[in-house]
Amino acid sequence: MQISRSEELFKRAKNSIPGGVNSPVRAFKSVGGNPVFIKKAKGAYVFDEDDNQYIELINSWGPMILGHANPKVEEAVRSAIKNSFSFGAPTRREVEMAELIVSMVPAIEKVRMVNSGTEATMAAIRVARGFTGKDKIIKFEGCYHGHGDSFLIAAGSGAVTMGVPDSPGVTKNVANDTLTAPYNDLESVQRLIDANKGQIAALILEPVVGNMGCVLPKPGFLEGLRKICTDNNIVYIFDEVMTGFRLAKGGASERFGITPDLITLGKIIGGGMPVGAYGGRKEIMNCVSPQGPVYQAGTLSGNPIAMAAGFTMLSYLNEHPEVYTKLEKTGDKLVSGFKKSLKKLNLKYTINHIGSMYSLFFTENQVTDFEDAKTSNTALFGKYFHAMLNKGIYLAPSQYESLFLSTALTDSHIKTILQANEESLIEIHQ
Ligand code: KE4
Repeated sequence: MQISRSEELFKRAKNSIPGGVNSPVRAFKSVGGNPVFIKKAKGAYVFDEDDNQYIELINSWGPMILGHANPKVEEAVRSAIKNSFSFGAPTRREVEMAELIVSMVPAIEKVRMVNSGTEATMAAIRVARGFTGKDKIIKFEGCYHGHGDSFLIAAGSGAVTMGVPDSPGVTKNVANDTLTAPYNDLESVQRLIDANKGQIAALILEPVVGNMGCVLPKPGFLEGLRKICTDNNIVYIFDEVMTGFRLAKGGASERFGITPDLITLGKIIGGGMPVGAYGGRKEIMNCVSPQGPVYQAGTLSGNPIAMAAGFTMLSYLNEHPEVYTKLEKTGDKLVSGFKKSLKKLNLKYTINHIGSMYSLFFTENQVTDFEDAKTSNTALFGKYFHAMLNKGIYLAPSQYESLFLSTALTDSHIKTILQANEESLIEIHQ
């Protein structure tokens, strides 16, 4: 692959942008080498500045579930921009968007639009604290909820002590209010609650994790957390920024039949435009300003262009349930092909998969929490990543990221991906 223009751009970018990128994972730090700069995308393909074509399995980290440059979404944006870009005033489209989300996600009775997943999760825990009058939150190691201070917390030394800042700039005081537990470990959650009686406002998790690689909840885990939160007056928050509108029309809460108290959303909700949202039980959401005292605001929240894109995307998903059948089939075909190759090459790596989300972990251990995920050979993953990139397959540049399929993938794309996968696995083990 000739990637000289991307290399040149990356060199230039580092003079004016920290690390040369506007979001760290894009810099290829954990896989080595220089990032390819994407110039355009269409359907299942992205094209870099050197006009290399890649079949992509990231889809902008989730949003492009219908493939890139979907004509309906594009048309909606084109007609919206004729009426100017932003008013900072209420609009009809925001009402229609809220009503659509409420109709698609049973656990959501009221919803507030924001501009990113991070804003959604930050607001959700603030509302939970305002609603319960309590300060602490529980999160799980390996789950990512955006870059809000309360979430950039590593596990504390003991199982029941406070977290520690996971980034400079996050204060000890903030870390004191975040408790962490291993994913899929109900007992550790109970221990945290027993050790912090009456102080825990919320528990937040990715119902299916994408941010330590794809990790599924063990049977009974989500249900167990529902009971624990109900029994202890803790606001149960599903962070569905990744899984929302992906694992089902109603996201993970529909797929697993669990009703959390709040749900945070992002990615697909904006159809590729910057949109986040949080919503859930009326009595909690009614605490949000200006109806209630919990303050949250945003100049571009409910932006008319973003609403046009998001509303069109969600309406399509709402009216075409066959999208989810297709994504299930594509995921099954791809993952069974991966498993066939691993077997043929006598490699025992772990694949976690659900619907249109999957991860190939370069470890022979089962991966049910972050400790397991960290047994992966990330150097080998880096080699695999570049071997696939050189064969025209664009993966997430980190072992600790889920991949996302789109409806634009055809059987011939799957064949090409499986061929590249097998060749890459052989190459990196030579
Ligand atoms: P944003 O602020 O990036 O829109 O959303 C934060 C967020 C919240 N919750 C979950 C479950 C998420 O996955 C994310 C963001 N996901 C990352 C992918 N690991 C976005 C990619 C990036 O950071 O550049």
